[in-house]
Amino acid sequence: MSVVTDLLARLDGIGRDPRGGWSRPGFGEADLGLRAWFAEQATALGLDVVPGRNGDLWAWWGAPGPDAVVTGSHLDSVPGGGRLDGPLGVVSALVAVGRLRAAGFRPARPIAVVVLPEEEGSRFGVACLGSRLMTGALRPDDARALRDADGTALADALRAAGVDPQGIGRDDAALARIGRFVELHVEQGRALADLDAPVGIATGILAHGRWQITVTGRGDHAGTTRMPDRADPVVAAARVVLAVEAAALAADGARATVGRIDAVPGGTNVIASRVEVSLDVRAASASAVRSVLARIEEDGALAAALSGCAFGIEQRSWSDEVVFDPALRAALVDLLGDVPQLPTGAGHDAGVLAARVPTAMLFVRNPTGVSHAPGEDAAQADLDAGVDALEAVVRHLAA
Ligand code: HGY
Ligand code: MN
Ligand code: MN
Repeated sequence: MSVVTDLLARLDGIGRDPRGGWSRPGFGEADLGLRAWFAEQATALGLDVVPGRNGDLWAWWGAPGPDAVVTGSHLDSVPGGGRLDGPLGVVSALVAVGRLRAAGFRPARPIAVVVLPEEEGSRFGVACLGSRLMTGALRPDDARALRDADGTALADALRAAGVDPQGIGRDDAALARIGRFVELHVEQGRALADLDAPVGIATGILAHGRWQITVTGRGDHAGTTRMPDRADPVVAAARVVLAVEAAALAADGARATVGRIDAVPGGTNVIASRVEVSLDVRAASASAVRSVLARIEEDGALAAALSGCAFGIEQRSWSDEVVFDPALRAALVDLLGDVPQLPTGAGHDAGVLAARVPTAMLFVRNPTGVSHAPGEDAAQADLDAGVDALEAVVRHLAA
């Protein structure tokens, strides 16, 4: 068993979801357990673990300083997600740095492994929460106003992680220390499998927005309310979901997803008063996402009106399309040789940090191509190829 495989196996018992896969919401019990494990492992490697202002965790080789070579990823997951999305980047970074230290490598600049919090945004609704706060893409007051589905405020979740909620916000000092950031991630797709390549280099990320749609009807009794007299938001929401699908299908290469539908109050014999519908839209450009959204807003409002309901929509997060740093990407291509270069539709902290620091991503082949579900996978030989590539990249950039 390789070191990466062994370390990942040790995490398998943390945050398993009885419905399948793993559920490790940001700053929840499982995520806190993984963060503690990370700090323990990094300390055992002789790294200095230093918490950041936004729930980020930094493990330093050498004094935190400018022009650092930083690698890492996230530990939180989507509900029922796979075991690799996030943790693979963190574990691979620890193994790569551990190998360099064991080999007596003496870096010419600081090296750090970083864990960035609530990347999935599964708990508080904003993707890449930590890196957005760090770069100023999310205002602290807006973050502090966030609550999870149980009503727990982000501030309380941060305190549970030992983070002062009054201290969150843009962290120019942290960003100034990053010379280059390279994130390794399991590929969330089949491009490398189809190309029969174990490792690839990212070229960019689709533009990506998230919204919350609210369809408001009239709560009433399931038995005494005649069909013509209803304003049933669940029926309206069903039409809205179909309108979301149609808008994406009509736009070349766009993707639109409704992942959550919550009927409120939610009773078998109750006509709901409203329905909360999550919306995730991605496309090659910001303008393409915006035009899909415009169509959803128009058709969704019509769909709601057909049932005498109202349609409301609020943006939750936004990311323009990302092009990773061309010079850094070229350096990785020179170093790693003829590895495929590919775009991704999946968002990453590297995509957020790319706005402020030179950033690159490495992908590891996922034979199933499945992600955000238990089927996410990678062969041991490819996990090892990923660490080999990351070790070579960190050695090269820190030399
Ligand atoms: O949602 C995404 O694209 C990423 O996996 N957080
Ligand atoms: Mn991820
Ligand atoms: Mn993910």
